Amino acid sequence: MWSLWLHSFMTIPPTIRTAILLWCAAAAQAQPALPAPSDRQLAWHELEYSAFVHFGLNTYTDREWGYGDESPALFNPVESDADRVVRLFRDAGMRSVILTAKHHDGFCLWPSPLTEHSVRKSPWRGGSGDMVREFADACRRHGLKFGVYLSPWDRHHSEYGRPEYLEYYRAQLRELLTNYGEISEVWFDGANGGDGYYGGARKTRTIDRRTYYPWPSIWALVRELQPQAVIFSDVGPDVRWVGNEQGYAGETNWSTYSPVGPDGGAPAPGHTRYLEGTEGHRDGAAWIPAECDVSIRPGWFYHAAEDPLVKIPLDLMQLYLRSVGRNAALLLNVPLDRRGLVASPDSAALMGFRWMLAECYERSSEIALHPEPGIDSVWTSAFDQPSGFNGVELSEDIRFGQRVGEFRVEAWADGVWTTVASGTTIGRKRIILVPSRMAAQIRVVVGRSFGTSHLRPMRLLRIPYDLHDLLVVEP
Ligand code: FUL
Repeated sequence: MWSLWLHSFMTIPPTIRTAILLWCAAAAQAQPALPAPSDRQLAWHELEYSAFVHFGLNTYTDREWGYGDESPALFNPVESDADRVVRLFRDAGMRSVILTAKHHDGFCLWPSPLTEHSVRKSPWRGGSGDMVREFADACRRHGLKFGVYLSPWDRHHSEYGRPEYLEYYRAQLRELLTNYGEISEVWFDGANGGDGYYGGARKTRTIDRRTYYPWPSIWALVRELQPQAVIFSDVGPDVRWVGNEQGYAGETNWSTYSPVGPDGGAPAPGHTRYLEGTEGHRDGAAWIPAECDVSIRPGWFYHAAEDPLVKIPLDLMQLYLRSVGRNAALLLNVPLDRRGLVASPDSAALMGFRWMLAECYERSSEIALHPEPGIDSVWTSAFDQPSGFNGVELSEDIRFGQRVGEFRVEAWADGVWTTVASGTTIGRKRIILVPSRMAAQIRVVVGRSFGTSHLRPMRLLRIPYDLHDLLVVEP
């Protein structure tokens, strides 16, 4: 076949042959390689929905940000049972867990030999407990990935703000990334600097967020010790903050991103135009997809007074549609209460949402899409018989990068094509609710794309609830 082709090509006059070759070379150059996910990012994309667990001394002092002088003696989760918590998350459909190994107050949920400010000085398990280990092991047992949050800001440590603290921070990161098996994500928070205990100094200490932490070398340590782990922060490098704590990505949401500082200069965690994280950048230089962290309650830590304010399954469905349904991941915080367990309003909401989502997908069907011969911007599918639906789920094959910047979905019924949905980006997953209708064929018309679009099979959703109101009001 190849030799036949070559033979015919050689029969073409040399000048035309050269012109064809030059044209091919120009065409190849005109489509520069787009940023695409690494293997570790592809694995992270598959997780979609994960649990964030805030737990520590704040749980016992009823605060959100401990000052750093709280006594470890307060920490006593007498009914603590990581296995039970992780089984709940698994049953709720979550695929990984990220635990606050250390929050801003500096209290460590593992017995770090480098500080007294940890579970080692608490009455829990007689001072011999290790919450990080219990969660890491339970996740492994139940098939969930496990990640850690190690707050860069430490309101307890006497050297915070000086080079000595950075040694401590690195050494703690090394402990977490060495002693607990595989870590799937390391979460670097942006809040940093302010007043605190600081070993008794009781002062305000501010740091220069651009220069204090040697981020490239901290990230290199993660790569060295846990090469498969993704690194989260305001600026990536693997996963970016979506720019709000309400749990939504933009309707337009690019996984490509070029973070910049508030002044347009170099960015750093806690020092970015973070609002741009909500949509990403169409021409972004790197693949840094968005993660939506949001709490199931008003606060990140457990407060009994917030029991009546726990989100209900419909709220969680709305969060899901605005995060996973908009090409982002949902990291839902479910704090532990003073027993060390998930409180009942939270577990009821998680399972209620799980049930709703299952109902939506149970009645859905996957349909193959084929590019129309000669027109790679129109993807068509035909069914055996007319089919009813009230939602569509589209998906790009993101191994080729994120390409689609404008699309519409059309349905064929009664002899005409009608547009039923339209939008900008698709990415890994895009869910759009539409008024109920029947169609004998569906097609997706891509209006704007970086090179050829690569669509995966789509899903027709048959949602047994009226969810439209959920999407009317933007937060
Ligand atoms: C923020 C922190 O200040 C909050 O306490 C919480 O941990 C949230 C996830 O990140 O920046």
